[in-house]
Amino acid sequence: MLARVKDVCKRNGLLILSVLSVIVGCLLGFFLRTRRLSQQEISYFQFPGELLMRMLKMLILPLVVSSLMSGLAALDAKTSSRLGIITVTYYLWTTFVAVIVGIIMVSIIHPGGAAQKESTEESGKPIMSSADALLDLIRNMFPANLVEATFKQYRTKSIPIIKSNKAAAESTTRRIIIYGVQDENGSNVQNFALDITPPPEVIYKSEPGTSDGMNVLGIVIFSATMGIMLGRMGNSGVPLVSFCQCLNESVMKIVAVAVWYFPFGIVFLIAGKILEMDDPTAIGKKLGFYAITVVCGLVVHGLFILPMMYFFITKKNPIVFIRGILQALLIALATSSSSATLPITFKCLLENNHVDRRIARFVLPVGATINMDGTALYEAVAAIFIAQVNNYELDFGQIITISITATAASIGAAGIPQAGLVTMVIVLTSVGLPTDDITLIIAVDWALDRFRTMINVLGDALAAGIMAHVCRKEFTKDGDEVPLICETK
Ligand code: DAS
Repeated sequence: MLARVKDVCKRNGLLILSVLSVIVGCLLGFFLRTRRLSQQEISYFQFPGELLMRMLKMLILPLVVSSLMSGLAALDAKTSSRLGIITVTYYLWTTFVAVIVGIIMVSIIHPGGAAQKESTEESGKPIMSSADALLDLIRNMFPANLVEATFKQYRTKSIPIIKSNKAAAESTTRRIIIYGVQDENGSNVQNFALDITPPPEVIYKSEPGTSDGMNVLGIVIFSATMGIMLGRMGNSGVPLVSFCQCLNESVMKIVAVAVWYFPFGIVFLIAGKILEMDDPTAIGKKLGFYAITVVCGLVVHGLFILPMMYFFITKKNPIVFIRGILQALLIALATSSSSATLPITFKCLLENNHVDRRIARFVLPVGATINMDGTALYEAVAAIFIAQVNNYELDFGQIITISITATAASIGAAGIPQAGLVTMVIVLTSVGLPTDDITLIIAVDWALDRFRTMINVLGDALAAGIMAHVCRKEFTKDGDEVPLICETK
């Protein structure tokens, strides 16, 4: 018995440590809230968690570029275009299904009824028409200058959000700073990073360097071109591919070492967030029903629909696959950033689920940016919740508009904390709902963001498993891996 327990701990030590660190982080956070720490003490306490986030953010750019370039360069043009088309089609399909699940859930539970405003004055006319909102979103995905949009961050506008209820308004004023590139007339043409800053009394430490919400879609286009170019370069492209493969393997070796720090960092990351959050009792009944609606939708989509799709396509047990990526799901819960979780998602897929690395190198970075099932579901639920609160009767056309804009807004959201809160503005304006009502849900957004980020990561990982199955004929022959062009061992 002891030998068996030792074997389980040896094989699952890190996972067990991570689960324990989430539990300890929650308990420690709620305990320290009773000690009424000063903001200075809180910021010192959060330091180990901040280190964890910086370690993960540091790895995003080299990992994404090296995996995409080496992954694409290893595919011939026919395989890469087939893989690309199937992957993006699958992503759009699962995101739209997630939105439908959210709409069904919020219509059945009707959480807005418990939070209806007294004076349900007619909400304002759309600030931006649906067409403009969609065009703006698509425009934002193609930064005029990829390097500038990736490496620099501009503070373009902060939306001062004052808490809707009086108690909270006295305690904190949250600001959402949207980092983007500003055009000549001052409008924000490119969201690529975001920070929900703590209350103003905590000095805001601006983050120098890379924005963690980089527009990976731009990098995908860049590396797709490179991949095809390299494919056409034949052997003369091998040195560049070898460099990218070495860079990719080096990043994964850093992850293998850094990963042992994560349980320690998770404790302080979660406890620090709990220390920062507003008074949980301010959440009350009205947001309780809303949170339950979101969680029910995420559970239905994440634990039933996605695994069922995986099973029907691959005929394999989805529980075994999800077990292999539990570590990544815990990091997603702790960091609420699918981009920051990417190094761990790679590690779990390659080492535990044995997904072909060429598939993972393409499917995961693209998924971390354009495939956010949890976010799409959340934005649809939030928009209809706000309509219910305002006693605003949505017609079928507006429900369709919400479905489309929630799908598109999730594609445009970066894989960083609470990005879904920002792109939700697009969904609300597309049907003329008051964007100020985002304040109604911000008190629970920091918690719900963690769960929707888990579903985003789960959706990307299951997609990689499905693509590995669908494209297995191109990548393996008689069980052996088929080296494609430019694939150096
Ligand atoms: N936190 C985002 C992510 O990293 C999801 C969201 O904000 O909706 O996927």
